[in-house]
Amino acid sequence: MKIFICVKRFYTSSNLWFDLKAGLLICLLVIMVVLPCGGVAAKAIRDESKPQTGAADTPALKGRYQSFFPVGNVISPRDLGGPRFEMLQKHFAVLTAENAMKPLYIQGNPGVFTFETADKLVDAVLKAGMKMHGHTLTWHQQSPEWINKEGMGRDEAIENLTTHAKTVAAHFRGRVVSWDVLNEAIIDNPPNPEDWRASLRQSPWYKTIGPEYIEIVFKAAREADPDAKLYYNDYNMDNRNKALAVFNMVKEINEQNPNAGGRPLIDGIGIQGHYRTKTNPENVANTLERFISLGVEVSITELDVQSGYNSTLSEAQLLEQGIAYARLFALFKKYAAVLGRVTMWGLDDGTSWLTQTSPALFDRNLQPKPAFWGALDPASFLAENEGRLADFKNEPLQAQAHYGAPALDIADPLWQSAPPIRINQYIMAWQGAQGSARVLWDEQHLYALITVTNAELNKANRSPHEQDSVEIFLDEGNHKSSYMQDDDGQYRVNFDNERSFNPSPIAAGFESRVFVSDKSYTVVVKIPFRTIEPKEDTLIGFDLQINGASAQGIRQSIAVWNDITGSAWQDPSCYGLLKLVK
Ligand code: 9MR
Repeated sequence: MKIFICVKRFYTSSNLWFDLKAGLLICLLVIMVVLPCGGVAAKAIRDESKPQTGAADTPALKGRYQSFFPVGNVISPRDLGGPRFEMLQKHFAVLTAENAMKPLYIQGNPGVFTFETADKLVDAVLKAGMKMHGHTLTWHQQSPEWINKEGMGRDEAIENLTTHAKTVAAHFRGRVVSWDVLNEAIIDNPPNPEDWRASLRQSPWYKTIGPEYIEIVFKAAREADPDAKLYYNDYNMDNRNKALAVFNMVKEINEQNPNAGGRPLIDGIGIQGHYRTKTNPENVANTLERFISLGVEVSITELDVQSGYNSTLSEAQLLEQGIAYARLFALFKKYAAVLGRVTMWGLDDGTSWLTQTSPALFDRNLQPKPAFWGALDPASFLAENEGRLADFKNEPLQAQAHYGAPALDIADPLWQSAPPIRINQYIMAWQGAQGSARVLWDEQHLYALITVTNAELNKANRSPHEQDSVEIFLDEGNHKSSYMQDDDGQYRVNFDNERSFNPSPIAAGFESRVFVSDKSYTVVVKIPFRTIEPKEDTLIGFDLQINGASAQGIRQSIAVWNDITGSAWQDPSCYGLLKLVK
């Protein structure tokens, strides 16, 4: 009964309680909750055999926001025609090409521009009465290697940069309303954000041209399409330092170019908005305020909110996600007068780039989730559901270490006796190296074997955390303090078996070996217990992280087992739990 009441609260605000499809969803949720095993829940949610109806009778999101701001989403060739296109047309007013306009696909080979796929998307979108946003003229990812190869002369790089930007912007002139001219040029959490040049990512464009590449590409885009609004677009903007560096960059460039074709050079800042349910809307609000104070337009350009794990959402996770969306949309409504648009990054959980953490408004059968109702009508959703958050505890993930002392060798069969622990939750806007681990223990040591796949194997960066490496976090006493205590430690090993420790004294007695093959490597470690005498059923604080470097030697991805806040290096309270079993 309780379950029905809970689920009903999700839907009453939109009068869908008696609707057949809502009934189907309720059945799915009931199965999830009544049957205790998460795997069953996953099956219910993932059931792809249900017809993709496009939820024809849900209210239109874009209609609800008509007097506030255009709501958008992404489009790919698979969306052309059928229920997916109908849904896009019904709910969204402006679309972004998810990949088709990126440099790699438009100019994979020098001077050969391939516009066919992007043109098809643009034509269909405009014909259906929606608008099109261009994405993206410049990025350090998904760009062809030839365009800014290391060692290339500065003039040649400038020529490549401006030719690409001008040709592409001119091609779509009059058909796109705005452009992400530059994507993700600022590093994460820059230590000195007042100096925006020092905060720039050491990307190929930066290396070949220097910080001036930014002004150069914006000028090229303005020249080729004077009517399009030109945006700088980045993620993790709820980080104060990153937002400040972006602020300083846009401020200076616009002060130096106040009249680039009748207006300042940079028209807008795109806050991508790849969030998690724990993202604090206050940080988002602070960033909005900061950017608005520059007088530029601000848009939310790639919104999604990760929840759950392994394509599975518990009732609590669905609710938390609904509340996170409701809080964000309530905030966006408050800032409607200055928001250019709010664009979602993915129509449904099945096709989202983050499919494992189900971040979209619609589920894998294109049915609306609580996230949808939260976004549609934030005030009612919060009034009905916010009080229920306290019912749900946020449990960290728990894994098992089996008993046994393996050789420091990948070949020891003992490893196979321990269950695998997946390290595949991404916490940057890039899905790079990931992996899995097996853990064993005896009275003196913890042993781990961590296999990393899809790595670029690069250690060029002087900072060890920017190299391809694995990290193990231990809170031996499981005190869950929010700062590092004596029993806490962070152990890092790169693919070349170079080690780093936080704090450094924990290095004593630590042993490791690494086995490399092509784009994967396996790290085997033996870590002495320093402060506890472990026994059967002891629980210790534990986490795992994989740093993925790009071919240019910059950390481009972080995959974790449990702690998605990215603060494990300083906050053991975020760790997961490891149970020592026999
Ligand atoms: O959603 C995009 C996905 O299909 C691509 O595989 C991925 C890698 O290039 O890019 C995704 O979109 C990115 C966007 O273009 C820029 N911001 C981060 C997005 C997620 O990586």
